[in-house]
Amino acid sequence: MSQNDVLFDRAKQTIPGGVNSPVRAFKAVGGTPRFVTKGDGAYFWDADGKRYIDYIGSWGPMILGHRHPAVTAAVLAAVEQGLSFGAPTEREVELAEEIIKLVPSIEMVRLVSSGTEAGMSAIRLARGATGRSKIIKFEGCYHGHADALLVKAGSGLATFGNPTSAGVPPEVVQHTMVLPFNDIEALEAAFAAYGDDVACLMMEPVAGNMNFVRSSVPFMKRCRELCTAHGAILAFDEVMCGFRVALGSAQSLYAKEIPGFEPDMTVMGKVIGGGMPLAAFGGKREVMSHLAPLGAVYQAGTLSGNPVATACGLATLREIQKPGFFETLHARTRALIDGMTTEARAAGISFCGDSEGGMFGYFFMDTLPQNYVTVMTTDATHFNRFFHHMLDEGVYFAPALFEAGFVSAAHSEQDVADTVAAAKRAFAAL
Ligand code: KE4
Repeated sequence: MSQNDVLFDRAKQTIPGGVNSPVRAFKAVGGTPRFVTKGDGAYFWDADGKRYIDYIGSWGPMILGHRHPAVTAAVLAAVEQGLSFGAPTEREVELAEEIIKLVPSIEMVRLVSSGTEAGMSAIRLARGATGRSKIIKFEGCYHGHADALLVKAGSGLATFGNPTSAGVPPEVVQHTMVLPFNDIEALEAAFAAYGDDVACLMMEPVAGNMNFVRSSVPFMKRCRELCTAHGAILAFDEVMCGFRVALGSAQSLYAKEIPGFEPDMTVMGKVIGGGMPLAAFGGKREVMSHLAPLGAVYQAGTLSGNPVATACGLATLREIQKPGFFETLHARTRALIDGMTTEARAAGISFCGDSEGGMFGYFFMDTLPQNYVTVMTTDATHFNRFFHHMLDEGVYFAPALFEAGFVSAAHSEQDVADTVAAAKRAFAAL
C-alpha cells in the first residue's frame, strides 16, 4: 500500500474529504491524491518518494518554481524580524508600490490573505462606491467562494442566478446575474434590462477556471463600453492570470488590442504572494477611497499585508521583472502545448490547447472552446485516462478538466521534452 493511501485514509479521519481544498481530493479524476513531502524547482516528491514534474505550481503562485533561492532567503530574513505585528510595516508599502508600478490601472491597493477575500471585498467596495446592488459574472468564471459569487446561470438569458452551493440562501444571490462568457448578445440584453442598477461586472479576462478560455477582444471591448456607458465598475479578477500571463497581467494584453483599455478594479493573488497567503484588490483612487478607514465600506484582516508573506511576494515580483523572464516562460509553455498537440494529432486523438505566458490549458476536442458549456463537452474519459497515464509517468497535471495548468521559470526544455514524450506514450495508450 502506498504511503499516499495510508496518509489519505488517515487524513479523512480528521479533515473533510481528507483535504483542505476540494480540488486536491482527485474526485474528478479518481484515484488517490499524492501527498507532497517537498518541492524543488520544477519538481515535487510524494509520500512514496516519487518525483513529479509539477504543472500545478500551487495553482499558480509558484511561477519561479519551488524553493527559489532569492525567495527563500527573503522569507527567512523576514522570519528573523518577527512573523506578524498587526501594525503597518514598510514592506507592505513597498509591495503596494510594486503592484501599482506594474499595473498602471491600479492607483491604490489593499492587501488581504486570499483571492476569495479579495474578490468578496472588491464586490462590497463596488456596491458601496456605486450605491448599487446588482453584479454580473460569467458562467465558468470562479472568483473565490464568497456567498454572492457561488452562483450558476439561471434559466433565461439575463436572469438572476441560483446558488451553486448548499448554505447560500437564494436572497444572497438574487442580485447576481450569470451570463455566458464571450456572448455579446447576452451582455447587451443584461445591460439593456438592468444596466443602471449594475454595481460591477466581474470577470476573469483569461478564464482559468474553465481550463483556459480567453475573452475575445470584441467581447472585452463591449464589456468595457457597456460598463462605462452605465457607470458600472469593470472588475478584472486577475488572481490567476495576474503576473502569470504577462508582466502587466492580462489587462496589458487587452490594452494592446483595445486602445486605452483598462479595468476600473483588479483583484490579484497567487503570484503576488509567491506561495504564501497574500492577495489584493486595487483600482482607481476615487473608488478605493470608499474603503475603511477612509470611507464607509468596511473591510479588515488580522494578517492582511503579513510581513513574511509580503517579503515572499516582493522577492517573487522582483524576479519576474528580470529581462527575458516572460519571453522565455511564454516560449517554454507554448512548446509544451504545441508538442502535446503534435503528438495527439499524430495519434489521431482530438486535442487542442492554448497558452499565454506561464499559463496553459488543453482539451480533448478539435477546436478551442469559447465558453463553459462547450468546455464541459470535453471527452472526460480521455481526459481522466490521460491524467493518470501522465501521473504514472511522473507528470502532475491538473486533476480536473476545468482547471488550468502552469509552467514555472524552473521548467527546463528537457522537462518539456520529457513531458511531450510521456504524452506521446499516453496518447498511444488512449
Ligand atoms: P483563493 O481564495 O483560492 O486564494 O482564490 C480564489 C480565486 C479567485 N479568483 C480566481 C480567478 C481563482 O482562480 C481563484 C482560486 N483558484 C483555484 C484554482 N481554480 C484555487 C485552487 C483551489 O481552490 O484549491
